[in-house]
Amino acid sequence: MRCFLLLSLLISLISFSQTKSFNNPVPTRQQLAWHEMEFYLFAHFGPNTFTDKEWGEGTEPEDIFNPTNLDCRQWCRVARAAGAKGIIITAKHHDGFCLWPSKYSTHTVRESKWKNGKGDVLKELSRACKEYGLKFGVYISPWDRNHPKYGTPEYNDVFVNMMKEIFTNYGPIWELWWDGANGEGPNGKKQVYDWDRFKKTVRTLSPNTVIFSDVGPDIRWCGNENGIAGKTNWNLLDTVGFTPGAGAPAVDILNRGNENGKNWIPAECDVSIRPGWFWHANENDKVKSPEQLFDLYLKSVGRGANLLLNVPPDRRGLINENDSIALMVFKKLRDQNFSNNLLQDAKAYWEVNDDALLKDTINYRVLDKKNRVYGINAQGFTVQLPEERSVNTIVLKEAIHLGQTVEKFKIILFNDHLQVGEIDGTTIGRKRVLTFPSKKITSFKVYMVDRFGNDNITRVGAYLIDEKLIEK
Ligand code: FUL
Repeated sequence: MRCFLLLSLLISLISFSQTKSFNNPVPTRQQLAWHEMEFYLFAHFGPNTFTDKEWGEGTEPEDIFNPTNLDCRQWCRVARAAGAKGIIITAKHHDGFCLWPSKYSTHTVRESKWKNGKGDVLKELSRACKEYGLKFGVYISPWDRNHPKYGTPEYNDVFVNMMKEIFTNYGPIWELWWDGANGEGPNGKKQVYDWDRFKKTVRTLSPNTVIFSDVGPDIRWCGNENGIAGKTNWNLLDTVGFTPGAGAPAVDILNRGNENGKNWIPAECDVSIRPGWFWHANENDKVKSPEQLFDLYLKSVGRGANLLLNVPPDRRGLINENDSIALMVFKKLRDQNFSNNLLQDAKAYWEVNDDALLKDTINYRVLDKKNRVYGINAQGFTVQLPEERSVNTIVLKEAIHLGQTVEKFKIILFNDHLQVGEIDGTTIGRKRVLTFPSKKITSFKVYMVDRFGNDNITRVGAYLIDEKLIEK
């Protein structure tokens, strides 16, 4: 009897400690690969390109779609030269027009005069992406202002069948983008989407595809269309009771994530290089400057998210010269400003219980060869430079394959023993780029507050970037 009581006490203690322990979601293999994509292009293209609209009605005659010189290889050349790693195209926007000859619609490229109805933008772009080593992604709007079945249960079959066509004929599809907009269709009704069925269809057809929507399942919307992630940005989100679109959590939750969220669903920041999503002649002189793009990079990738930058092809079916010039200079700014890591010959000291320990020569990697630090109860480290250097940017990376655990950190800058600056931050995630007015330093300390009392920093870098590019 006594043995039995002891045993049950032990069992309840174990289960108590289990329920107390922090749920530590980690990314899937596909999500981890997605994080490494960092920056890629969005291409809004379709009837709106020719009608000067942002949201087509779905009643536009198919002949409206008639690019004079479509060249998806040009899109890919521009993307490659800009350092973007993929392209996501609006295969079907809210107007319902399909850029491929879908069997499940009568509002497609097949019904247009373009290439005598024999054209297929998805075929051309998927092939060009393969040729140029870019990932190919597809945006397909569930909202459809053209389809006669929209607003009835049969439309869910149509949507599933369209996804089957896309995955079967144009794969591999790296990312699938479900827009959350859910307006009325031609019969005035709204659709009740069968999201579970949509998701199962994709998982069966293409388990490696990552699915984006406001709430994932794999990638979430960052809560705004300005390309800006939260300064606090958890890769975690609670999704129970939520759906994409109108049923999504509040935008500030999407922006920050949930600190104790149960699922790994990182944020993607979508933004257009122009005021609109589609190409408009009168916006040719409103293309964002390379400096503005750099600032967006700091506010998205520099906060642990990915940047999905829309560069809409024009009526020729080409990326416009102005957009491509801005992209080239943006690439140059990234290369020039992040090429010289000032810690290449620095040393790192781990601090365990406040004792300086474990002197380690680093090659801008502060951890052991396998990126491991957990197990050493390190709550901070010091980086010692060989000489005084001017620095205005520090980059930290967390080992996210182990989860995201840093809640708060502080960096203290020193010149000899004199403190010359202090930077406070919250989350780190895949990458955190911190900019500050330039300081002459000889060392800096990084202190962590982490869920496990360790830190998972895999990388640290320091740079002197052009003062004009410091995050505003
Ligand atoms: C929104 C759409 O309504 C816009 O037209 C655009 O496609 C943007 C990326 O998503 O929900």
